[in-house]
Amino acid sequence: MQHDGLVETVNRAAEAGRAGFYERIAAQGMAPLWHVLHGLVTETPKPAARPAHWRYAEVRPYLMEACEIISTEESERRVLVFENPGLPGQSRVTTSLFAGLQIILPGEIAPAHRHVASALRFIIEGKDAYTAVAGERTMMEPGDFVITPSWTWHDHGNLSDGPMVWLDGLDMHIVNLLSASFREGYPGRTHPITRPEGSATAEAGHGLVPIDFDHTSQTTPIFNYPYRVTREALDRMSRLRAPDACHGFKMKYINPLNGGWAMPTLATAMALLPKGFKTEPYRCTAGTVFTVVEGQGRARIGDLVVDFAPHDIFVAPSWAPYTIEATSDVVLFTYSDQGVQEKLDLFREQRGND
Ligand code: 1HN
Repeated sequence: MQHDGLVETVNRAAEAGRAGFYERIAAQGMAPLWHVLHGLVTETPKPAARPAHWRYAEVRPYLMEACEIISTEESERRVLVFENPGLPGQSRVTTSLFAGLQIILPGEIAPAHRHVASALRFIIEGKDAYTAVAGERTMMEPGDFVITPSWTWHDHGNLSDGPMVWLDGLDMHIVNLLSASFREGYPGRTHPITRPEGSATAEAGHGLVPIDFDHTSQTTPIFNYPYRVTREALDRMSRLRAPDACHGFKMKYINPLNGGWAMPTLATAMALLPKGFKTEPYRCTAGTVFTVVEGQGRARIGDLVVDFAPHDIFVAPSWAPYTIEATSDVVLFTYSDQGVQEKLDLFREQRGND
């Protein structure tokens, strides 16, 4: 068993005699592949990311404290970032994904900007706060899945009398891997509203689109998937068929125009695990972020035991086997880079113990 990437056929005793050669090629900006090959091309995924769990009850006081020490104005976005314990200081919750909780207080405005990175918002608590995307506002409620597509102007505001908290999921690490990032601030706090609230849903949210509908982006034209609708879909499905042994009743959020994931870089889904249900072991190459919408249960991810409650966040890194057991009816929102991996023919999964 070797851990240094050196290929097995290399004669280690002879390495000392090659030192001069290695030095001379290093001066030319070159290096021997046989020192790194097996680290570069691993037998199985070897993510630095680890299984992780954040309890909302422990995180929430820090969100409240953040409100006392900095405004949305000053911070641009008041977000506490979930840092995977295996990837400290990198703003990564998995190898490829960002996760953070954003809090916005009554009357605050998170100023308009746009970036190539796409964002998802998954609403945790609060009401009567909006996000405005490309000239249309949507009011957000707990359990709603709201999208900010790549390069669209967006700002947020809270019209209620209480705090609003949501989970931000972003793909900037994928964008940055490819050095494709741009960002721009809007000259003004908010971008003008040009369409009435509900326009996107009216246009594309009912299995119909206007006959002249023109939409070239790979991101869904719907930008708020309300929890009320998602929850009912799960409920109906649970009466129609048996649960998947590894996922329970799990439904993907889709782009109705092409049937694919709602976002090209962030694959999102919602699962219902009825009380007492226990999933079969599962693993896949897409590191996955989970947040608990309803219920309590226990997840086992690799060696980590996660006793979860509503609004907790936990992470299954690439290829870590996991099971989930529902103590009560459980609803889980998930996001991952599965869509990217599928497009690139990289996605693999293993169901059960075989
Ligand atoms: C961002 O633009 C938002 O628009 C939230 O609300 C979180 C995290 C990193 C980079 C940009 C937002 C973000 C972000």
